[in-house]
Amino acid sequence: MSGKRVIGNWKMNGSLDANRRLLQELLPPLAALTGVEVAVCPPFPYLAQVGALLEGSGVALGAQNLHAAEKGAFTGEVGAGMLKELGCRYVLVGHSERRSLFGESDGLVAEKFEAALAAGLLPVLCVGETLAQRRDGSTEAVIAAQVRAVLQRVGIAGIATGVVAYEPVWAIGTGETASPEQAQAVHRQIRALLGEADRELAAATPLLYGGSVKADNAAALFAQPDIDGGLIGGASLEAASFAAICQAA
Ligand code: G2H
Repeated sequence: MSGKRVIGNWKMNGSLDANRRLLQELLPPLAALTGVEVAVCPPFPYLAQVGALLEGSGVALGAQNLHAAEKGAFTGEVGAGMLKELGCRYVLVGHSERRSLFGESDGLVAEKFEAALAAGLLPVLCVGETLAQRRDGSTEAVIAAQVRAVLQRVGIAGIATGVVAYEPVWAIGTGETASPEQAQAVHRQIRALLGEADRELAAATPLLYGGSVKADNAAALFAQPDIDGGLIGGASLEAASFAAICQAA
């Protein structure tokens, strides 16, 4: 029993037909898998369809985003309670595409994380540095600020209820993956930072790696002591690749 988690982030991909075909191919190989918690996060309009297709499979449902408010005049937005009602277990919070393309700040991400917890969802806090930040040596400071913003809002118990995903922006969808050693170094830093608040809860917090994880690099990443699984984008859209990644966990 590895106790690892693998979460597929479909991003803005899929269709009723493509989702059905993907899951038809993906669920049989996953049925034999033990000790790995698998989830998929389709776009909002497909949550109900995918939730129904996942029923009885042991694969969990997740969403890719939420609004921090419970409900109200927020045209086009989706609240945590709605995701919960549709059967979501996870929700991604602060994915780098949300931060860079939709202007989400550390503060807003913390509010969203708190809203997800309040609704009984497991928020997956995504953190990561850009290439420029890695090059100028500020990786550690960037990650610390992103994690601390949430820590200050929900405390270590709140973070430990959810999940943290380290996704270096320069490795997202680029085909370039952090080496297992590079990923482990940042995971160790995140674990140590959480450990300043509570060592036991820090040790129990799932830390996932994301950024061009593929079938052929997953095992080496997952073998690192502070990497508890993966957040998978592109490769989660292909049943054979995603199944192989889950099997590597
Ligand atoms: C990072 C990851 C999933 P990919 O965004 O969140 O995507 O595996 O395509 O780099």
